[in-house]
Amino acid sequence: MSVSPDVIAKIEEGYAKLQAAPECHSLLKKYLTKEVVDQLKDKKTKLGANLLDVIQSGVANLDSGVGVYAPDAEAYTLFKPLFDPLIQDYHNGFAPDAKQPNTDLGEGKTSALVDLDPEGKFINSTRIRCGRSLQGYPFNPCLSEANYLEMESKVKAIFDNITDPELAGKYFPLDGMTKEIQDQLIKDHFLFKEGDRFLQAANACRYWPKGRGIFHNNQKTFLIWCNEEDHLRIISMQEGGNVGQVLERLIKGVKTIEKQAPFSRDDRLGWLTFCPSNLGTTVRASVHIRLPKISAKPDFKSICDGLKLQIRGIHGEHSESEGGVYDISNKARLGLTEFEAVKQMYDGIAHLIALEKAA
Ligand code: ADP
Ligand code: IOM
Repeated sequence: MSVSPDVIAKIEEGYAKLQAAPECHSLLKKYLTKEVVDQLKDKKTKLGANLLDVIQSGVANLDSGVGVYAPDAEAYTLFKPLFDPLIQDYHNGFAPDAKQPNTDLGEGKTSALVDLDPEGKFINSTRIRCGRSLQGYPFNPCLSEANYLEMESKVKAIFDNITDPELAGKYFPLDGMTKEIQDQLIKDHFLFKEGDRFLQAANACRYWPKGRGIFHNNQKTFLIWCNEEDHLRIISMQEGGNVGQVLERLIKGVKTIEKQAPFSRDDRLGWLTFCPSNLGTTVRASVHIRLPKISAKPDFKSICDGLKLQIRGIHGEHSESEGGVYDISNKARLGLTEFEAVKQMYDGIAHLIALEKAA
């Protein structure tokens, strides 16, 4: 079946809306040229996803950074003329013929990542997360309610099998969680937020809160998000700047989960995720940090860009800094190993702290 004239009209309207919006600086706008629209507007994946599914979030949200999502794995190849240049731009020049290196989480190397802030002057906390997609399931817009519930029960069974005392914990489904507990978990930076307009417009929040939830250990230093943007987000976090300890725990956690579930990996793009910004390693290693002197300077963002770091606000993506605290992380996740992604954050933050001390 071909793409309906209705959908093609919406794709063309979306293109025109982006063109007419000088305030929009997304990668979608940059790479959705007229030629790309004409080349892709009548294409459909085997699961029925089309170009509108890819672009609709960035069209609805002109303040998107990226603005596109892959409804299923095939979308990354079928809609290559849009994805490839955008991926190259986001991930430090990862070319269309480049290949993600083999996984290297950093086993045996974590002791090289000593505490970045032993006196506790700058860093509030450190967090490293990675995403995983369960083999055999597409991404959000193509999932049915039954898929969500089935995936949740599969991963819950895996969580129940975690016996390592540092990792073991409990799964808390969002469905039935009190608003009070949910809000507190969000406020404390443990849980994903509710009603993300970027995900909503990408058709990623259907049947919410069904199939969504969070697993965590007692100390809330090892956490797993279920069915938010990605099928799984595996997270290690703790107070302070001991990156090595945080990574060590993440490695243990990822290996424990991987033993029990096959995840989708592509030869070229590495671990597959819903958003192209997360492909490859899927690793975002971040600190919540106070750098009052250098963050007040006009070139703070360009210094971070030069160190291949991304600045976010205190409540994550699309939020603002509060009380002078920034979330600073590696930006690229594809074209380097997991350990290199963490090291990029580590070296960059060490440099920023040195600049702050010297300022
Ligand atoms: P993701 O990191 O999974 O891409 P977000 O940017 O939305 O998603 O962040 C999710 C949550 O993790 C937010 O509440 C954010 O404040 C929190 N977070 C990120 N980095 C840190 C950190 N270093 N310390 C504490 N919380 C963090
Ligand atoms: N990954 C996704 N949440 N993000 C990059 C959204 C955006 O385009 O700003």
